[in-house]
Amino acid sequence: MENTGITVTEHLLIHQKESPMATGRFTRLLSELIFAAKIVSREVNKAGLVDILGLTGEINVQGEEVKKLDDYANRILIYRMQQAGVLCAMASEENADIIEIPDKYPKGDYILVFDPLDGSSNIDVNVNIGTIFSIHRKTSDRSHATVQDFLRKGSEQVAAGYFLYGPSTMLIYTTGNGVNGFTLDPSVGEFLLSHPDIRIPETGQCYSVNESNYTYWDDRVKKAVEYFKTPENDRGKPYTARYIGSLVADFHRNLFRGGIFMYPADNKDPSKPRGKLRLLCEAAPLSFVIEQAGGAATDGQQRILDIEATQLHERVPLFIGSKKDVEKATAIVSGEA
Ligand code: AHM
Ligand code: MG
Repeated sequence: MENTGITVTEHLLIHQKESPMATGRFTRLLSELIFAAKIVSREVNKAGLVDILGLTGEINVQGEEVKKLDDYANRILIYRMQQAGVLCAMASEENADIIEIPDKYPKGDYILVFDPLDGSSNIDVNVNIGTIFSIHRKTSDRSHATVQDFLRKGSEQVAAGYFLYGPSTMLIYTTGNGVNGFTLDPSVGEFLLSHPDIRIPETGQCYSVNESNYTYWDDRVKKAVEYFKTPENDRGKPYTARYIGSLVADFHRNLFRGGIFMYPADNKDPSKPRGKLRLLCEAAPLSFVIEQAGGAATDGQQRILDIEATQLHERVPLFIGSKKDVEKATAIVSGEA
């Protein structure tokens, strides 16, 4: 008999005792999220065929507008998750306001925040993209969730992770008890445990940053990036540069190989003084994952998970990855080193 592997649901059930999150309702939430991600994965795999299938115009043969893949991913996630019966509200990177659960569906007390298709500028060139998610429990006793219910510290997340649509589709997630990785076996349509108890190396070999922003960084950020390029660093040789431009893909590589991803603040665009990445749907969930894997994440001054959001789409500078590399960058950026 071949070894058929452990599915995500089996894994949750097996570890039920260690994880208070493995309740039936949480399992339902995760199963629904997985189902939506499988649909997104299927569409991502077909993305290159869009031209061949004739869906290039803005209007398709039914006279409907042809939706972009990121818009499609957003819609499918909202559509599936609103029916799950376990959420009280959602927020998406693509929607300005929170998304309430229509009255016709049952509600629960979980709050879901997601970036439906991170790295979407890479879709048309067949480069890895992903879906990032963050799960909180509603703490207020209001019957309807408000934006206030979303403005929480990352340390209060009950689960977080991402789906990576790459050569294989993967799910990496944590419920605060380590990080596990699952790979989609397309022949059976199940995510199977492929990377149990992921640990990031204490120091890495690569640094990931969009260096074209160099002119717009302040001197401390420039100094931090220089640190990873000079042979006079603690490693005794320059780190290798790796930058895909899909946060989820850059993060995933560094999670396994070790290293640091940086998206510092810059003065390129006065409307975005705190960098480009979003606290609630990008930085906080990935910071939960990285800390659970033994790494670290800061905004250059403080731990990302300690920051209490003040706005739904708040942006934050991000230094994330191997513990020692993030500590070094943070010490330089904060002026301690
Ligand atoms: P997106 O969520 O709209 O795709 O934007 C976020 C992306 C990240 O995936 C990536 O790290 C970053 O933007 C790249 O930005 P830049 O092109 O400025 O380097
Ligand atoms: Mg994104």
